[in-house]
Amino acid sequence: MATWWERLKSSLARTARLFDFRSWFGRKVDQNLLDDLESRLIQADVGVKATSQIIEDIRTRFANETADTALVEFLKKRLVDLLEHNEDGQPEPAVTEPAPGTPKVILIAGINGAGKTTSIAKLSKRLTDQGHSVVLAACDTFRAAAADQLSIWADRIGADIVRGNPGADPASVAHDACQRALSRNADYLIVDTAGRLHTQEHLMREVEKIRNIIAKKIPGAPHECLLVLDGTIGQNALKQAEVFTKSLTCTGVILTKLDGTAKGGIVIPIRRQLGLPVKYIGVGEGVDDMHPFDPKEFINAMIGD
Ligand SMILES: Nc1nc2c(ncn2[C@@H]2O[C@H](COP(=O)(O)OP(=O)(O)O)[C@@H](O)[C@H]2O)c(=O)[nH]1
Ligand SMILES: [Mg+2]
Repeated sequence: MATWWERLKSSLARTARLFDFRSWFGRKVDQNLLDDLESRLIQADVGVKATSQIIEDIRTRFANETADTALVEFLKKRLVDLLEHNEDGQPEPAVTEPAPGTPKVILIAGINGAGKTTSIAKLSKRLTDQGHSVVLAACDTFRAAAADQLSIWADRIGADIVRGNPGADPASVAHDACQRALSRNADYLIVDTAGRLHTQEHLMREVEKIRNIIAKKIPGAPHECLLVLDGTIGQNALKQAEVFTKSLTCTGVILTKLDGTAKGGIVIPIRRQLGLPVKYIGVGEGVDDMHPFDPKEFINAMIGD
């Protein structure tokens, strides 16, 4: 079995190929080199704003020097800095803790196919492995197969699941799931939601409705609202996220499918433009293929050493 570090490295290999700096060493840090670096950062989806900040910092710091490991270390440090802090003046999302004796509620949102249900399975597995009890709420009642998919995962993982009939009101499923989680003294309640409805307005209204029911049943909940974004679609993930964050206060992002992308740099604009920390990253379809996001580790894998 490959270690997590090996998995991460191989997942980010396509992005890392853009930053194979060995051949640069000994070259002068001139406009040519900076242009080259700039286009690579853009290709990796680091985003225009962060890229130009980084390029200007490197221009100032390395004027008339030759490229060597110090430049690579500087670049990595700048990227990590950008990931560890929000834009100046942008508030950190507030994650609240549950009141004693009540479950921690995590609402999962995102468009169809982003990886919500799979990520819920992965997250539940982590939590049950740590000895926590988990209740799942199958609030994607729009697609008949969605609750089945979640039930299969719940069985495998040993989580409890509350589901409604196909087409049931998702808010009523959320209501029942809160009830169940409270009566069972569960440590966590994780709520799956639909990612596609007749219109975007419908979708947003439904997610808000689920959110409001949860807040009514369990004071302070949902404690976390995680937006699931597909890492392979790069900048388009930001556009999707903007739609959700307009009607929903999100506390973080689960970034999926990093195993199939050369756009790993998207973690930067997610943090800088959306103001949301990436909490977990997904690197495969298996239940153990998700890990907490660590900026240093990620950038080391993305830029190489
Ligand atoms: N390669 C890869 N596939 C993933 C990952 N996460 C989810 N998937 C796949 O993406 C597809 C959609 O996932 P699903 O959880 O059903 O998305 P949902 O519609 O948002 O609930 C499924 O085929 C998953 O196996 C990941 O991290 N890596
Ligand atoms: Mg789903």
